[in-house]
This record gives sequence, C-alpha cells and structure tokens, in this order.
Amino acid sequence: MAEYQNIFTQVQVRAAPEMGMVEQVETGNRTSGATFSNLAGWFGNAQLGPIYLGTMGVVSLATGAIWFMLCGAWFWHQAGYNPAVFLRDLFWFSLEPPAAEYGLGFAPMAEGGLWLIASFFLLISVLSWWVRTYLRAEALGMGKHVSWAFAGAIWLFLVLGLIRPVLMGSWSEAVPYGIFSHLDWTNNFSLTYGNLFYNPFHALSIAFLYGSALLFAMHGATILAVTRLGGDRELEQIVDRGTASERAALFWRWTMGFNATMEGIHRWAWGFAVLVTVTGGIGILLTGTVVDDWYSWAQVHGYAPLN
Ligand code: 07D
Ligand code: 07D
Repeated sequence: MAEYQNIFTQVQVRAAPEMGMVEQVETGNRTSGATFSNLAGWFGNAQLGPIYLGTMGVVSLATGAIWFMLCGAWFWHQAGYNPAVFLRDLFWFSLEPPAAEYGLGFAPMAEGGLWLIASFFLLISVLSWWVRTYLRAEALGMGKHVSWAFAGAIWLFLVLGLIRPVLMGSWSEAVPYGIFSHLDWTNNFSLTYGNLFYNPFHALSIAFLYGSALLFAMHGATILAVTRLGGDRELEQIVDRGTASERAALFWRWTMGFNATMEGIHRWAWGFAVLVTVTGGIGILLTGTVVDDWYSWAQVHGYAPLN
C-alpha cells in the first residue's frame, strides 16, 4: 500500500468527465465539454471544465477585456506605435487620471478622458464578477463567504479609485493604470500625507496581512503534515480518537497551548484575510479627508516624538 501519495505520484483518474450537478440547477450556460490535464492534476483536480459562463461571466470578461485593451492601446500610443519600444517600456507606461483642474468633470481623451472611460469598464467588470460569485454560490446552495470576502477587497478597490476621489472632489486622486506608475502613486500617497506608517489603519492592515501569511503557513503545513495519515481525506477524522485530525490539533495545543478547530481555522483565515482590505480601506478613506498628515496626527495622539 502506498503510504503517502504526493503531487507527483498521485494516481490521476481518467474516466468520463464528471459534469457536475444537474438537479435544480440551470445547465444551459455551462459549456458542454471537458478535458484532462496531467499538469493541472499535480496541483489540483485534473479535469478542466465544464465552465459556467452566464450573463455575468460574459459581461465581466467583456468589460474587463475592454479595460485591458484601452490600457494597452494607450501604452501602444505612448510607445509611438513601435513594437520594440512597447515591449521594452511596457512596465513604465501609464494611463493617468485627469489632472486636478478637471475636478470630477470629464477631461479631453488624452488628458484623462480615456482613464475615465477605462475605469467605467473596470468597475462594471469587477462588480459583475462579484455578482457572479454570489449567484454561482446560490445556485449550489452554498454560503456566500467567498462573495463577502471578495467584497472586502472590492471595498479597498472602490475607496482607492472611486469613493475617496469623489470625497476629495477630484479624479486626479485616483490610481493610474501602469505597473510602476501605480507603485509611484503608492509611494507618493504616503509622502503627501505625512508617512502612512503613522496611520493606525495601515498598521492594522499590515498586521492582518502578515497574520494571514502566518495562518496560511500554519494551516497549510499542519494539513500537509497529516496527509500521510489521511488527514486531508477522512470524514471520521473529525470524531474519532488518535486520528490525523486529532494529532494536528494536539500538535498546536502541545506547542502553544491552544488549537483551532477544524471549522474554526477557516474562520480565522477568512477573518484575517478580509480584515486586511477592510481596515486598509478605512485607512485610505480617512487620508486627506479627515487626516492630512499622519505624522502630526501621531504627535497629537502621543505616539510620535514632538521634535
Ligand atoms: C497573485 C492573483 C493574480 C493577480 C495578478 C494581478 C493586472 C494589472 C495592468 C493593464 C496578488 C494581475 C494584474 C490585471 C495589469 C495594466 C495596467 C494576487 C494574485 C497577478 N494593484 N501593488 C502588483 C494591482 C494597488 C502595490 C502586481 C491591481 C494599490 C505594491 C500587480 C490593483 C496599492 C506592489 C498589481 C492594485 C498597490 C504591487 C502583483 C487594483 C496599495 C508590488 C499583484 C485593481 C495596495 C507588486 C510591480 C499580486 C508588483 C504589485 C495589481 C492596487 C501597491 C501588477 C489589479 C494602489 C507595493 N499590483 N497596488 O500579485 O510587483 O496580487 O508591482 O486595485 O510590489 Mg498593486
Ligand atoms: C489592492 C484590493 C483591490 C483589488 C481588487 C482586485 C483585477 C485584476 C485580473 C486575475 C491589495 C481587482 C483585480 C482588476 C484581475 C486577473 C488576471 C488589495 C487590493 C478588487 N505597506 N500602502 C497597504 C505594507 C508602505 C500604501 C496594504 C507593508 C509605505 C498605500 C498592506 C509595508 C508606503 C496603501 C500594506 C508598507 C505605503 C498601502 C494593502 C512595509 C509607500 C494602500 C493590502 C513593510 C512608500 C493600502 C491602508 C492589500 C492600504 C496599503 C503593506 C509600506 C503606502 C497591508 C508590509 C510607507 C498608499 N500597505 N506603504 O491587500 O490599504 O492590497 O493602506 O514597508 O492603499 Mg503600505
């Protein structure tokens, strides 16, 4: 008997593709075929498809593609329509929002107008993908945990590109579309508002970000460490003594005095991950609207030196 099958020795089943539930779910929007991939099987399920497209999927992919192509077309223009320059400078091109003088109004196409149009499509794309996560979960009779977690990320996305610029009265506050330009924006944001490290919500966001990585490492490692005992597969693990599950729990109670439960660990993971962007969005929303200089704010609140 093979004691342990890792990703490369795993037996990859090949039979007629499993087409998924058909009871009480609409099947018309699902593609009809499925294929198998050995490579995919090393990392997850070997079967690819069928995929559900549906109205929201089509809307999201189409508007997402329009946003992407508008950025690409602008970069192509910035490259002077020279393919070599396009490739060389790809990470340095940028589609910028309108300048401050346009406020929340429209701007000429080459001065932010295109950014506004592209942003509209990106907004539709991200929101319709959210609806898709909600509706697919509903169709499968699932909880909406994925949708609400994704909503946490969308909250930060909306604060960065829509809510805060509107509160500040100018699209120029929003993030440009470019690889390095969005990093420059991030750096500049911190410099403009007196060092974001003194924003307590940035600190919270970082703590949850690092916490998420730590929890993910602990959870992933724990489960991998008991797969040799079938811990990733067995149902009775949850109730029997001496099982892989119990050992996994005992490991943590022995090493640090506390163990999460098989259910609770996923609540820890969900909560930490969601709080990264929820606290982050609060921090960005307060910046420039309520607090103009985080360093001075920290001085007033007694955690930065008074010089
Ligand atoms: C691994 C899932 C796959 C997703 C990927 C991203 C695009 C953009 C660009 C058409 C973990 C696909 C990228 C579709 C194409 C154009 C112009 C998710 C995984 C692989 N950032 N950021 C990156 C975005 C912000 C910051 C990389 C998006 C804020 C820093 C990628 C947004 C601030 C660093 C990227 C966004 C900020 C990055 C890798 C939106 C503060 C890096 C992302 C919509 C939060 C890192 C060169 C990744 C890097 C990086 C995308 C917003 C800071 C291009 C889509 C404004 C400091 N960001 N970012 O793996 O290498 O995510 O940059 O809000 O160091 Mg960013
Ligand atoms: C951006 C959520 C929106 C994304 C969505 C995805 C597509 C693509 C395509 C799949 C990432 C849409 C996807 C359209 C689909 C395909 C192909 C999540 C996003 C909906 N910081 N910082 C954070 C650290 C500094 C600054 C958060 C560390 C400096 C600004 C995080 C350090 C300055 C902002 C964090 C550090 C600065 C942040 C981001 C260290 C720069 C933000 C969390 C060690 C000089 C953002 C409150 C996240 C925020 C943010 C970490 C330093 C600026 C915890 C570790 C001091 C302006 N920073 N930072 O999940 O929320 O982002 O701040 O120095 O806006 Mg910071």
